[in-house]
Amino acid sequence: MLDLFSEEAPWSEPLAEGAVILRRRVRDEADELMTLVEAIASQNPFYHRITPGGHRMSVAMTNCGDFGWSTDARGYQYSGRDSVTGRRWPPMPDRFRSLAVACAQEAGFTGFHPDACLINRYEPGAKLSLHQDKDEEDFNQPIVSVSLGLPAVFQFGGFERGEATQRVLLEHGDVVVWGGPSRLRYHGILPLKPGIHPRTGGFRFNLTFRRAFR
Ligand code: MD3
Ligand code: FE
Repeated sequence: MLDLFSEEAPWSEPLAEGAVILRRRVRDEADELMTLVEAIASQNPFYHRITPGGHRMSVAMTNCGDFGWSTDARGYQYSGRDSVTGRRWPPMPDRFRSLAVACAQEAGFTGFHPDACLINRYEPGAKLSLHQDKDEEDFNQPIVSVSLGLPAVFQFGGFERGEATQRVLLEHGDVVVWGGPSRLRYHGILPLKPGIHPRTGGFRFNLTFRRAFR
């Protein structure tokens, strides 16, 4: 029997065509994922980048993998080296890669091979304004997002900035897969509310696994 009230994690919730939340999908491995995030940050620290418009981002970022996403005076781009340090990004841990591939598969996307993992760190008040992710070459490849630590209100809309938006709470251990027609939806994160999480303290972390280049 389909038991809608089962407490067993994970469970999936469709969000829109091509988009699905795998609730608490990584709950049991979240501590280990955070340890890997800490190891990456010890090699390549979180950094508040300055947008081409001259604004300091409230979200601090780092990356792992062959390519990393960043922004600076020149624009928004994926590159093989961190423009702040001039060094290559730390490698993507096998644990990260296999998890992202498995989650994509569970959402119906086969053949996902991430070459980039952007790691966002939110402190109280940090937000990400409505935007589209379109710096990747192939929009047929999904994006897999993993949320760790403090909860945040995620906002997603349509294909133009002015369209109505929906809100959904993303909590520790939640995974969202964005593909198909949802891949180009506008989305953002509302200002983080202060709190203390047993594993991440006063922060929220979000990992996004991407295929930057064909
Ligand atoms: C919908 N990150 O890094 S994750 C980003 O929580 C980003 O840090 C947010 O938006 C965060 O670009 C949201 C959920 C997400 C990620 C990528 C998407 C939703 C998406 C790409 C297309 C559509
Ligand atoms: Fe995004």
